[in-house]
Amino acid sequence: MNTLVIGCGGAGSNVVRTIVFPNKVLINTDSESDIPMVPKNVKGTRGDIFVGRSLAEDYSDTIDKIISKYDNLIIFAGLGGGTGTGMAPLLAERSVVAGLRTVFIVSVPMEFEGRHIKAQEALNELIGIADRIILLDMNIIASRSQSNVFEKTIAEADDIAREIILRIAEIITGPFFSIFSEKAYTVSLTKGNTPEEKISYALENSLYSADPAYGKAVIHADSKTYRYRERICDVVCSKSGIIPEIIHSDLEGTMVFIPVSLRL
Ligand SMILES: Nc1nc2c(ncn2[C@@H]2O[C@H](COP(=O)(O)OP(=O)(O)OP(=O)(O)O)[C@@H](O)[C@H]2O)c(=O)[nH]1
Ligand SMILES: [Mg+2]
Repeated sequence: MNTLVIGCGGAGSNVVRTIVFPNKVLINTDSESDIPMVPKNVKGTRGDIFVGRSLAEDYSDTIDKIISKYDNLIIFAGLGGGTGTGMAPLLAERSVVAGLRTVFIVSVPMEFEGRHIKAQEALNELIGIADRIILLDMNIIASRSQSNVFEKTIAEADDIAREIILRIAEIITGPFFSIFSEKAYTVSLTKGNTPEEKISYALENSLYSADPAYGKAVIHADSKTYRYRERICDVVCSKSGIIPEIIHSDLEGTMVFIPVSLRL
């Protein structure tokens, strides 16, 4: 079961460019794109979703050819611009039609960017197509950030996105759909000293406004935390009333995936 990671748009390219992963492709409307779609001097669509969508349609044969070699596809895009937002639904469609497990990781923009309606429309469309979707809210990432500098928030969002990609890549080759039994998730980072403290913090601090009573949380735990899985299960059950899936990870640290109600 081999997996391809695609970074789509400027945010997607920034995240995926530096990720350490064997199979990765950047799709963007600039000269960095692995599928050259625009003249060399063009740098993005300036927020034009129609251009992003039309280019993805024009290059759908190339996209089909690239993804056809894989079983699983993980895509990251920052919603709000023209490229990632315009192309995401078509990429999802081509991937699902080709029979790949298709997991999207997307961020919704900050309020001050004035792009949230556009992002929400694309998100609604995407949710109907992709197998699973993982949501990040840039507003929440910014509010948790130590810094109020936009570039710092972006860099933190990049790190979070890269970590999610690597974690999903680790799980996606196994019985993925029975572990991630809901359609949409967000993530929580952990904080605290003991494994129980860390998980309690995570349950209360997800990066998208989520309804934790909806479905099962997935705890992707390093060996240190996994050792305490029975106690963690008790903590999660007593706090949220749900029985979590606790999956052992070879990666360092623990991330909690929290289901998001699709009443968007
Ligand atoms: N994680 C991350 N998010 C970003 C970055 N740059 C922008 N964003 C967020 O992602 C949204 C989309 O931005 P881009 O990815 O630059 O837009 P695009 O898809 O390239 O679209 P156009 O440039 O308009 O064609 C923005 O509204 C921000 O909320 C980045 O480098 N990393
Ligand atoms: Mg761009």
